[in-house]
Amino acid sequence: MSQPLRVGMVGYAFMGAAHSQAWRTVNHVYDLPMPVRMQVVSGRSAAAVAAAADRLGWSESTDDWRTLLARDDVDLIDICAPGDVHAEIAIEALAAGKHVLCEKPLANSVAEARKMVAAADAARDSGVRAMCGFNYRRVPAVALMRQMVAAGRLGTIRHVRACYLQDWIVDPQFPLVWRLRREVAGSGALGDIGAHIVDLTQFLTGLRVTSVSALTQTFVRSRPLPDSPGQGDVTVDDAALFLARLGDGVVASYEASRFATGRKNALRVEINGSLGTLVFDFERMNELAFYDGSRPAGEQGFSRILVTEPSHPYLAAWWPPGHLIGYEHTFVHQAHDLVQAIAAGADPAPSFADALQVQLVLDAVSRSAETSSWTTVESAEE
Ligand code: SOE
Repeated sequence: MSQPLRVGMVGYAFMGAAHSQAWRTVNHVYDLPMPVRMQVVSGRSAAAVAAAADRLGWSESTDDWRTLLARDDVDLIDICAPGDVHAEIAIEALAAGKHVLCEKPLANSVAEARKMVAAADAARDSGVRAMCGFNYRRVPAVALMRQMVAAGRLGTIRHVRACYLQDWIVDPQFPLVWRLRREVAGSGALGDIGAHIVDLTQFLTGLRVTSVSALTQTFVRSRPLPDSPGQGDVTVDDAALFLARLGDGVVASYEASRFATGRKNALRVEINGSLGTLVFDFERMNELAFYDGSRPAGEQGFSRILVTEPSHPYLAAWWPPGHLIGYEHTFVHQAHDLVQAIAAGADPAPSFADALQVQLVLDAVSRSAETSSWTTVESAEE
């Protein structure tokens, strides 16, 4: 029996539950080079984390994440806690020789993200791996879209159009949860959901966002406190919109909002090229819309690719063609790719450096919105 990969997870709310589901499932779906063990989960309240461990399938729980780093029976730290603790946990975990999976956005600032990249680079020499959890890369239709773009099916890329829309805070009485506080979350819609579309568009095109012109808006500036009477200030953006250049010649638009009434989790990316167009819409996540401009003029039009074939990315291990998969599968695929990379001694993607590149875009968007000016995005490699 090969050496197991023993996971210690920090946090157990929405993302923690999604990651737990993946760690529980991945062994049973894929034939992994290292079996995964759900060793220990940590959270701030001992009683609550113990109950979560039971519910989510962890062998043990603790109310102190630092104890995870000291244990010989934990190989990987999975960070599902809010952004304000990502840098500290990841840097200490890497220094303790633990592999790290860190939820997005990588950090709350470029400075923190840079330190995390430096820690990952230093740890790589001793075989320690770090990855950021941009799970939507692992939707099979998105992975197929990337393959088709890379194979030149769209020709020269001209336009990228991306939006990620939610509506969970349209009610002004919705409380001031941590995602609405800058000191915890770093930013609002921009970092939480805008980060996903920045990552996806860079992933799909192989190009980086080089400059932006942005505006942000906070529609409701004060909200009821969640745990005590009274109101508190919302210190993040509710919506962020920006125009951008990708590489030299591609023009792009991005919209991230938590105020798009009726849009629950509407993530859409469209790419127009000289030879055709591809569209991914998360509400139809098992499909791609493809306009193939190379077909005879009389036969053109958008066609639907049903992405459920065993030949499509990730799908051979799942159900027969036509049997759809869902959101949770993206996390299983993410766990699979990470375990494969660790076992192969390879760097998983997206790396911390890829995630720093996203952070640099978020930072440029904030600065552009503040100064009402076109802003250049630094390269992570500079
Ligand atoms: C909340 O807005 C959230 O859970 C994000 O944090 C996730 O990354 C996204 O997948 C769904 O929405």
